[in-house]
Amino acid sequence: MKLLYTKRSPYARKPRVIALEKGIHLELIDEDLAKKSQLLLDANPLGKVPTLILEDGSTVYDSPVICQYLDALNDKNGMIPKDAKARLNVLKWEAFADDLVTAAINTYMEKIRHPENFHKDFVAGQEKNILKSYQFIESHLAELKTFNLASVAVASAIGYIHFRLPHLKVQGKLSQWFDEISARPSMQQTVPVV
Ligand SMILES: N[C@@H](CCC(=O)N[C@@H](CS)C(=O)NCC(=O)O)C(=O)O
Repeated sequence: MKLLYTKRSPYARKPRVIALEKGIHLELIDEDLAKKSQLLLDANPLGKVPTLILEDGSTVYDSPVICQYLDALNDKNGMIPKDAKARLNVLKWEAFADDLVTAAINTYMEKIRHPENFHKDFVAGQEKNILKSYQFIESHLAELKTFNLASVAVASAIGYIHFRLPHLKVQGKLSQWFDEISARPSMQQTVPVV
């Protein structure tokens, strides 16, 4: 299987971690999003990463769907619980973490596109949402103790924020939790880089 990705994408980091945890080999194809490959454009009409291409040529997107597919491939190190209620909770955390990533990307892109003249109210609103999310995560850390898709998604979102918006680093108990999850070898191997 081929995973089209970038080394900095927090969405792509989730399936990369799951594959490492479950011993699933992925051929990683590093995309330049400013100059997308024909392979990516043919595989995904929106040209987004991550996109997975299966052995039979069929394609899988987006990241939550890829994660569910990879987790179902074998029984090793299950990353999504099978029990309906526990599963719902993990998938809900993933959705929340993905939206946190979106807030971070929106903030970063606005500042990159208009460095001298970015929309201050927009950026302030997004950053406020990020800080509110930190409070929410910190008050629910008991739900994120297990290393599974929920903790991977939240730690990947925070890792991306540290990478792109370093003034918004987590602190205190949340920082301690983040460091513990980030110490896992699969997380270490997928730290975002340019
Ligand atoms: N909902 C998608 C979001 C993927 C996404 O937006 N990826 C970004 C990179 S982090 C991308 O491909 N951007 C390029 C573009 O939108 O053209 C997922 O979870 O996979």
